[in-house]
Amino acid sequence: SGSCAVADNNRFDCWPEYIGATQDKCQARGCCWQPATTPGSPYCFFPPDYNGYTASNVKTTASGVSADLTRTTTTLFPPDIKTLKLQIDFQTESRLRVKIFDPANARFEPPVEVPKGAKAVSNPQYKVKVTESPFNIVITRASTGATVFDTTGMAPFIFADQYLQIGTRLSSQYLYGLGEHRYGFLQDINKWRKLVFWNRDDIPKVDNNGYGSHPFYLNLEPNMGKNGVPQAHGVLLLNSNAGDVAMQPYGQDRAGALTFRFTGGLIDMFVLLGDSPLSVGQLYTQVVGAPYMPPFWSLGFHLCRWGYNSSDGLTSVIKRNRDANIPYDVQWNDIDYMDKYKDWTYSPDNFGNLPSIIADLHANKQRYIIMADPAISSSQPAGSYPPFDDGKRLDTFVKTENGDILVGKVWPGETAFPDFFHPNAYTYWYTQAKQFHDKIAFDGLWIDMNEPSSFIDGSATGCSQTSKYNHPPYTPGTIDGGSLVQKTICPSAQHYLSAHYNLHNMYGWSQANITRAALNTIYGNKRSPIISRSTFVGSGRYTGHWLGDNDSNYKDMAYSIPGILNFNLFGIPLIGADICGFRGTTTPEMCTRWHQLGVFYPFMRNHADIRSPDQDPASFPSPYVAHIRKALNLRYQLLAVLYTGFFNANTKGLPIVRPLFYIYPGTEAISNQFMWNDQLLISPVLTQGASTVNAFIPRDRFYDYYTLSPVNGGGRVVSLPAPLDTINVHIRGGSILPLLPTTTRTDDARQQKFTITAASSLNGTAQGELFWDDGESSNSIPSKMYSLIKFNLNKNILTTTAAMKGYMPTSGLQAGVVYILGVPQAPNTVLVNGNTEKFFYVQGSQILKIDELSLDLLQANTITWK
Ligand code: MIG
Repeated sequence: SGSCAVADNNRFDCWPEYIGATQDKCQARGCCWQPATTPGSPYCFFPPDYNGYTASNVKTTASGVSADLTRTTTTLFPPDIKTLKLQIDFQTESRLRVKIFDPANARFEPPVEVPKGAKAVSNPQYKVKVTESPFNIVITRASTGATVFDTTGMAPFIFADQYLQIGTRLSSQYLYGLGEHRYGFLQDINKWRKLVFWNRDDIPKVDNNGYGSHPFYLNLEPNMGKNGVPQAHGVLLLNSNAGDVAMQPYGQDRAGALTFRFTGGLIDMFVLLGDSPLSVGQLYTQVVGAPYMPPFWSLGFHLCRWGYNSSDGLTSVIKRNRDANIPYDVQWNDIDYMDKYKDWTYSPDNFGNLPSIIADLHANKQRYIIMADPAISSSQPAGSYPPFDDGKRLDTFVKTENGDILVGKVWPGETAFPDFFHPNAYTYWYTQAKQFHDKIAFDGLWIDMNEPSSFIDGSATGCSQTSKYNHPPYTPGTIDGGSLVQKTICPSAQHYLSAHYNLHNMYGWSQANITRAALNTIYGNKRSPIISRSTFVGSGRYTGHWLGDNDSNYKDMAYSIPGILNFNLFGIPLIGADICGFRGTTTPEMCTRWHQLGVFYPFMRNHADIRSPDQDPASFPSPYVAHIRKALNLRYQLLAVLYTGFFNANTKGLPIVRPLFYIYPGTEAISNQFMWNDQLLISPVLTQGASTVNAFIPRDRFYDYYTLSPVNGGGRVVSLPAPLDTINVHIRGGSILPLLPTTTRTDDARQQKFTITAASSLNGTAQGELFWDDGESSNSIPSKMYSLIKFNLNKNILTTTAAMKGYMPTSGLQAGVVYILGVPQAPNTVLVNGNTEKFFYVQGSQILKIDELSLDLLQANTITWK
């Protein structure tokens, strides 16, 4: 029919199922069937007049818009909910919440704590229009008219019991986020990609559903905002059901369109309008919660592998890395420390003296982290294994729909799965962790397999064929061919709060939440890291994450960069990838390059599979050990810069690892380089046999990190020398860095004098700061028991000021050396707090150095030169 004449790019898929489209079945849905010539464009698509909801009773006030929605027809996957309520809350000037729900029957909502709005918003940055027939929502930016969220002409809005669909056009092709999926940081909407949200334990592969779900995206707008970067908005779809998002080019401008589909819950969207992409990330953390502040020691180097196999194996690795003077703070143990893989036990045969190994680590200023999988062995004799007996007594295991404890299979054999949503979950998990901690004094926990992963599909007795949850009318195209049952527990399984069907994507979130609460009690006022494999919206307030089972190859090393950028966008800045690769065999060269890149993973851990040969730094021949040590020295010099970054993440929601386009337009597609804060530009080698690296240097003033000489970026790609012992790092003009001397332990780094490196911008100015506290107290930020030093450079005056003096270590807080970079002429005199000081000036490289200082940073200081 005439209404089926729709250009390929403007078609919205009416056969979203994994497979099975035919002309007959498509037309029976009331949809159009037309071959497409554009690869990816659907043959079966919605006619443009596909009947939908009508809005009535539209009411607009200063605090929002409400309306009633009704429809008469049914859609692809009935029963449709024919009467709905739309509630749009203007929460702040830059944030609104759009909720569409069934007013008659409460439906599942993810138990994530989100902020409520104000009563009225006086000067909203957005305009909202709700049209009645057909019903559409149009949100634009008031100042520019740019599209923020617009359902008009998109995939029809559908709200059936187990199928929700909502679409929007994009403002531009510059789209980011939508995790956890392996890809470049920039999405490619021209590829008609579909990303599935269903947490899954599998090796990360491009576009596969990954370990976590983050239905949040960032989209750049066409108009420039402040600071010479585009305005941007972000949208969170707060829904934990299985779902997917389809991307496609759309319209003349091919700016793109998104279609979200979820198999339950409701539509609950947070729409965020930023001045810049960076501010969208900040607005996002205001919704989902600020990232956890990790202890200082956890920013050191972590060493792990699966398969030390015994105390001797572990002890010899610890010894050889200490002997090789490797900067090295944290030793880990994987499941092989356990007694037959049972949580909260250790092997009496293989790791009998583990307590004394830990005591020795602690005596050497090192920490220890162990794995605690969620699944609990359920096949031990009654009365012999408290982790199971206690859970049974407290009723904290996930049940089948018949009310029996659901039994799956993980490392220890048959297992039960704690229900971390149960009101007794904290008491249960805390008790296990505490009793074990009394024997094995771990300093943090590693929570793995929490997608949750099970080695049998569903349960030991399968999954009910009749439950509406196990085989819903629509399942997104998971890697299991659309199954929601494979390698996890039955969607029909029962948690205290709801069916696993609704909570699956939050299982890792819930384990992190309860583990955080348990560790907070165990350690009292001390902070402790958690690293979780599965994450969801808001996990960053409890835990960090690693990118899972990568391979020892250069391609996977390169994929870690977009992964790390994404998790910074998701508010989980404590993120890293397994350095040198998890599976397979690395090479000394690759492992060297990977440690150099890993210096800039906020969470820096070398970890390997049980089948992989050793890849700890000291396992390599001597030139490589030296190269890796050199990389780790760089990491330890940067500890305070990173720690200050975490302070800003925790208090302002700022990311630490950032893409170049947050500052430099034109770099939207770069994901082989990245920045730390707005201070460092990192250009790693990501290929074998390289002695140079092609790096884009923005049109701005930079300084080589090692020589400190100025580099005037030309806004193009240049080839930089990259000998095997060096990663290219540039200090951005305009930054002031508090650097530490090299040490092998973070505890020692804390005792040293800082080197202040002030790098002039093209205007001769620079700013920086240093956050400093005791490194571990939970209350140091809320109780203001920290110091915050501000640095400012203006032409020939450098000042330091203590903006906060809540932490005054007895050993003082001092700077011993000051570098000013980009001083065009040799000064005659340098005054430090009014006194002449000796100085060094390097003519060609414009470096002014003043050393042998004891500047008390808790007082104001002024350095001038002329
Ligand atoms: O089924 O604990 O991603 O880091 O070494 C494998 C053993 C379970 C998967 C983790 C990996 C860890 C491994 N685990």
